[in-house]
Amino acid sequence: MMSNRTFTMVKPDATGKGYTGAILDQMIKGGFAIKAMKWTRLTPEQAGEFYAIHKERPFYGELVEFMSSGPIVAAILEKENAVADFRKLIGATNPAQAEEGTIRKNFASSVGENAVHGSDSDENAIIEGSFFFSGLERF
Ligand code: ABT
Ligand code: MG
Repeated sequence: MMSNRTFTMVKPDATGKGYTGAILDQMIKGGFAIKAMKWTRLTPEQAGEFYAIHKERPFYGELVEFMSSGPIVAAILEKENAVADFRKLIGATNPAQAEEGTIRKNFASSVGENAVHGSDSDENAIIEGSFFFSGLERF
């Protein structure tokens, strides 16, 4: 069954440039309802745990350093077909390849600092949402 929720983060590059409001606005206008949200900052240990799936990749160290370099906004979003539709709204991982009008095309600067995260499966949406929000917070 297709889940109707996904998990997102506004990453430190985007919060640092003051893009948070505009990015959240584009998510809401794209039809996503905010079900949970927090402004927080990851320690390097927490960033490493969140991205543990990429542990063996050559960019892991930089990724962990970047994701813990400043504040983020974590949120659970709801919409029909949420995971796939949200990946479409944010655009390709590399903003140079992202379609016109996507969030990464509008706000990201590079593949390493690409403004937003979006879960890549229903299963990961639940795992990632649970990483940031307690059961009480994701009703
Ligand atoms: P995330 O939403 O952050 O998971 O990005 P996405 O799913 O679009 O892309 P993946 B492949 O999951 O990349 C995870 C993070 O690793 C960064 N990255 C990726 C690099 O820095 N260099 C690379 O060559 C690749 C492939 C981008 C993602 N970001 N962050 N932060
Ligand atoms: Mg990913």
